[in-house]
Amino acid sequence: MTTTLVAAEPEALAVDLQRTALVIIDMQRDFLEPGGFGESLGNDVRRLHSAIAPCQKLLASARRRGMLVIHTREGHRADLSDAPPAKVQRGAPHLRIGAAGPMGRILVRGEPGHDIIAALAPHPGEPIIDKPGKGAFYATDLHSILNHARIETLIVCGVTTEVCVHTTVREANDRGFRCLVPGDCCGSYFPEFHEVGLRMIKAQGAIFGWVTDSARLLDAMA
Ligand code: C5J
Repeated sequence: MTTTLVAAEPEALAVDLQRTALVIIDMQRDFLEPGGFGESLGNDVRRLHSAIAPCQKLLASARRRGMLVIHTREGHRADLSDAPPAKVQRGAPHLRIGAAGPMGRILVRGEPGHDIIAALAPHPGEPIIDKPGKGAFYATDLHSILNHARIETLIVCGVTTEVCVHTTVREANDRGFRCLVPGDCCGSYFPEFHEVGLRMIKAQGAIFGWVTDSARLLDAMA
């Protein structure tokens, strides 16, 4: 086993890059482009755009190394049978999950808004996890995929920092994975939640994971 030291907070983390996967959370049109779920909730979607270029660099580096790259998408079946009423019945009915919008039905699989943005489009062979919840482990086969690939460490990035990235990091931590979160590769509609979300991950001696950035990760992966 070869370990590489990744500069991070609260302290550097020694990882085996051969057993590390990049998990890109929900970089979907529904969250990043006007007319989708994010905007229907009253958010300024441009707030998430700063994460795109750093994610692209990280993705390119992971692909060069042959690292396992996993993409996730939040969304539901067309009949919404996997969407709890408690999740759907929020806000104005014409802006809810399943309602028709400019990019198709909001947060529904197969609709244009459900797609991953073109800048981070998955390559053939890269697993795409379609998840009905905020966490990428809930009601998905992510855990099996990681176990079969003998993955120990996850680099988790994407949107939004305090919702789906956070939930996934917490789920992964409870399942025994070390999580590295590059803060500049994550984004939130609320800058203060982004900031505090990252602080929560690394607090108390890395209670859920380690926080780093794309520059430090790219150095380690070079
Ligand atoms: C949200 C997500 N914010 N991907 N989803 O509802 O963070």
